[in-house]
Amino acid sequence: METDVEQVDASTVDPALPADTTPVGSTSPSPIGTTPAGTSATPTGTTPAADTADATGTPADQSDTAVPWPDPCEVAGTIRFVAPEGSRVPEAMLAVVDPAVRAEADRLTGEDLRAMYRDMVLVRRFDREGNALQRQGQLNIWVPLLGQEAAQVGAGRALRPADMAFPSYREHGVAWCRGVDPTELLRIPRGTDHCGWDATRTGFNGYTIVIGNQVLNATGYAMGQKFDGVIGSRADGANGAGTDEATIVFFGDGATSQGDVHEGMVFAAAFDAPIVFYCQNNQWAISEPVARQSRVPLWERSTGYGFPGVRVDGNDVLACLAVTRWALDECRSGNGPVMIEAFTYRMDAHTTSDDPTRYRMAAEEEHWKLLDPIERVRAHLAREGLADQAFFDQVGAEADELAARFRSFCVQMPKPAPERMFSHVYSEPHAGLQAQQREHADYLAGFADETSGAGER
Ligand SMILES: Cc1ncc(C[n+]2csc(CCOP(=O)(O)OP(=O)(O)O)c2C)c(N)n1
Ligand SMILES: [Mg+2]
Repeated sequence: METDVEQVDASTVDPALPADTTPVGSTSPSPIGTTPAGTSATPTGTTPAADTADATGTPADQSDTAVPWPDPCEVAGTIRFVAPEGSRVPEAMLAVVDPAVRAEADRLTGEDLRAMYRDMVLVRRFDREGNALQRQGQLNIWVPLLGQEAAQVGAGRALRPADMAFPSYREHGVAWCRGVDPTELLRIPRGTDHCGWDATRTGFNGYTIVIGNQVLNATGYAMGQKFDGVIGSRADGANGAGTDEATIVFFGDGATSQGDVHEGMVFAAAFDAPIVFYCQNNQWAISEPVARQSRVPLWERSTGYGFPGVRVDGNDVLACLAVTRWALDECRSGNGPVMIEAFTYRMDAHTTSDDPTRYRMAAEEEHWKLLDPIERVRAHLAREGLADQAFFDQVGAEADELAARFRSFCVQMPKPAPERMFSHVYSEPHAGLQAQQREHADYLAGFADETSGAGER
């Protein structure tokens, strides 16, 4: 982890920014011991002016060899345990990371790492199938997660069964970790359901397309956990099987510009709600780069609400798991909320309806391929002697089987009866809805000739 931030001339600091944004009233420390006062790119005098930096806090380097886009390995204050080539980050560089976060990482066994590798490979495989199925006309749309497997599997695996997760629409990896079968994710893009899985049983709420809206729902849920007294018993240690609960909400970098997110954070802070705000900064909000969304690194937004924020290398699954476990435990023990910025990259289009070649350079995508989150774990497992070729082959074969099952489920999915879309709107009969249902039935009856074959003459 880098702690050195280039000092800039005070004359380049934007005078509109406050002189000191050290968190006030934070109930727990940042897991990076040296943040937020001075060593990170906060508006404390170390932040470059808006025109010389992006939202990563990384000063723009004007040299010819400089990479013009953010790289988690070059961004100060980012927690990372495994480097892109698969080696463990040297101890000396971890000295400033909170011992509780380090303990979470140290506790992970070879079996844990192999399990996360398997998760990531399988999730990527069905994600790629989803893309292909849309291209073949079997789905209306697919929202790819390519590149965000570590950010999602790390966070997903940090959750306990009683916790509640509120996704946006790209969290297929979290869904997998919550026990949602991948085929259930097909129902929305196939147009047969509004959700597809049991949110209560899985602890994984329905997808939310309205940007940022799930943050309000999640905050309300977390406030409920607090009112119900299911936090703060301290009966369980980290990673234990206790009864304390927490909520996590997933949203993107673009969503941080949305009012709902801010309202959720204000209420969560006011009520000390046990909620982890998990922002996957994948660098783009469709065609809008993150640098246009914020003058400060996104994790620092937490400062304004008075709770801790931390940035993790979102392509390092080990770090994502350790940081999220720490954050959830903070919430469970009454020290919430916490914000996490998982610094990652959307390697594919926004959705299958999008064409990223219109707004970003191929070289940028090539750069991030070198930071591939799955390749990182594979290299780590191999160089540490924690997995052999037989293991990688077996996971590959499992991925093939899952892909085949995913595809055949999709193309054979039965069409629900038309009444179904009216069936769970209200718990009691509703005259207006019944009228709409009758109207819809009459409309469909108008095609009776065609469906009986008469229309084929
Ligand atoms: C309230 C609202 N405004 C606009 C949109 C259109 N929209 C869909 S996705 C998106 C970008 C979201 O970007 P980000 O929050 O970074 O999430 P990502 O898609 O990158 O995961 C927008 C503007 C929407 N769905 N909801
Ligand atoms: Mg985004």
